[in-house]
Amino acid sequence: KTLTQPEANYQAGSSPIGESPMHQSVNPKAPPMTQAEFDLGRKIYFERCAGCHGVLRKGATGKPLTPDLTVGKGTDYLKVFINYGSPAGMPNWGTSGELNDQEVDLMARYIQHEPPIPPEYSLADMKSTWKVIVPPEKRPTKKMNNYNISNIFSTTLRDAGEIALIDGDSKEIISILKTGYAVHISRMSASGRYLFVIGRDAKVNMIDLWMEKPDTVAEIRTGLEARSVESSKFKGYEDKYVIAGTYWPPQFVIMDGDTLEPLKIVSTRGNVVGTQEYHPEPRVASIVGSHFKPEFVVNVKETGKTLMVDYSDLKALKMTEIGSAPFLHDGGLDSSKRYFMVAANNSNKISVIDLKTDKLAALIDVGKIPHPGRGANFIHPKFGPVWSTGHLGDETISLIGTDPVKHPKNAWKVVQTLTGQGGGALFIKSHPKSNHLYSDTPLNPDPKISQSVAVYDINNLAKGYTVLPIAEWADIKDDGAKRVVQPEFNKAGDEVWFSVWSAKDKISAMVVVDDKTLKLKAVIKDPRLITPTGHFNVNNTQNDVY
Ligand code: DHE
Repeated sequence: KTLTQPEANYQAGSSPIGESPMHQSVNPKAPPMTQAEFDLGRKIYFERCAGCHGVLRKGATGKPLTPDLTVGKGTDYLKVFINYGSPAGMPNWGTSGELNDQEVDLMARYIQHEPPIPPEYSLADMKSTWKVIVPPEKRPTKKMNNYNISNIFSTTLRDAGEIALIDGDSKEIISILKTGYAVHISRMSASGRYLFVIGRDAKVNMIDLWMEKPDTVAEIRTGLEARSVESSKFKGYEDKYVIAGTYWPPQFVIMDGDTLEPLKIVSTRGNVVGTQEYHPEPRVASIVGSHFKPEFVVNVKETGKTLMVDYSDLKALKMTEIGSAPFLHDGGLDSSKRYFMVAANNSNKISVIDLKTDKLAALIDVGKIPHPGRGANFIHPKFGPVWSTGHLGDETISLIGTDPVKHPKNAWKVVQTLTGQGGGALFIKSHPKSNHLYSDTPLNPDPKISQSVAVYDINNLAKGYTVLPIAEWADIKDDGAKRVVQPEFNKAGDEVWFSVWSAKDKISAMVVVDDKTLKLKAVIKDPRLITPTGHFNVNNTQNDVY
């Protein structure tokens, strides 16, 4: 399996784990290192390497790097790899200038020592960070502001450790809230009142949108590194529980939906589907709340297993384990909300999880490294309801039939493959009121492609795509690198919002497109909009509309 440089760089995103205390673990057969060198090596490893090679260096997308393998290779050999990278996807850390000669040498020695093991994160650790800022009885009993809260966009300001709440009607920033670092996703409670965001550092903020000025009412750190948070959606359990999944430690925690009090922690360490080998750090990837049962659908990356976690009795927790394929990453519901479609990105497949029967409905071959975000649902003029995904590793978009009742011949098959602008696609989106399908390509190495998006007319897919030059429309007068990320509709389904994501010290923007005319509708620029990435419309997130 080979990765291109942008794909590898994408996975090599920094991890905050390196900041936690860990003991130097000396391997007598490895070249010596001082404590200061070891500490720097550990920091660089967690910033650059852990995403692919794993915290414990057992290997994931990247090769295993445990001392039993690295010592025999020796420092000089390892330095070549770190310097020049490999065609299999290892980035060229040295020749790209990301690491200097001393750092390359240091890393070649560092990986011959035992991997330091980050600490676990217990209920007591969580409780020591848990704050109820406004207790439930002191919160408003009705909405106290004049915002149309169902059309607010919660926008990640990645490198600022903040989110911006943007009024979707007026396009004004309502407020900027301090959160964890690099918030990955925003999710809504079933009622549409509470917004939950989770930082890369596993900090969860619970934000009350009913307050005169929406603000954090409770917060907690749930681990050392995380990507996912979700709220219970099943009838009778609306707003009752919140779940956060962590990359480290490999576990999830179920919390009280009013206060974020941590109630139940469950480890995801276990055996990989197929080979059934033990995996010491299977990370929790996407999570969704089922509308069919009192269950959270928890996707565990390295083991390739989806856990259907029944939250109706936390004291006698029931879990159904559905094995499909590694590495489960991102995904979304089909338009009936019965099926969860999740990318198995190391297997080039989409796993279809049936939330009614708690079984694997299908495992579908798609293009190279599917990356749907939550995917896009629409009615195909010929094949009926479809869900779609773009790919990181090729230019295709796979359309999968999702209606086994009225369109049984098309169900769980790739009914059509579209050609997009190129590889490096991350997110795809449509809306029940729209006739368009939007696909971004922020990781494409060609700036023309990473700064624009492709739009398809759903009723004339054969015509190919129209290119919208989103970054150009933002009219940012500097030469800094920009990426256009994540199409997201407003509540009415007549506008599509994009982030123009620049470096921390450069100007970024949000660009709003009129979905009917495909013309520029608005540009939101503000010095406070630092590194905007994901942006989530309250109504569409609350009701799983995508
Ligand atoms: Fe994401 C979703 C993990 C890099 C922006 N990302 C997800 C989800 C996971 C994940 C598990 C699904 C959560 C869910 O639905 O419950 N992302 C990871 C990584 O491990 C990875 C590869 C590397 C990393 O170090 O984080 C990674 N992601 C990125 C980025 O580089 C992006 C573009 C910018 C950023 O903020 O870091 C990015 N990821 C997003 C966004 C979503 C997401 C905007 C939600 C999409 C949606 O529509 O739901």
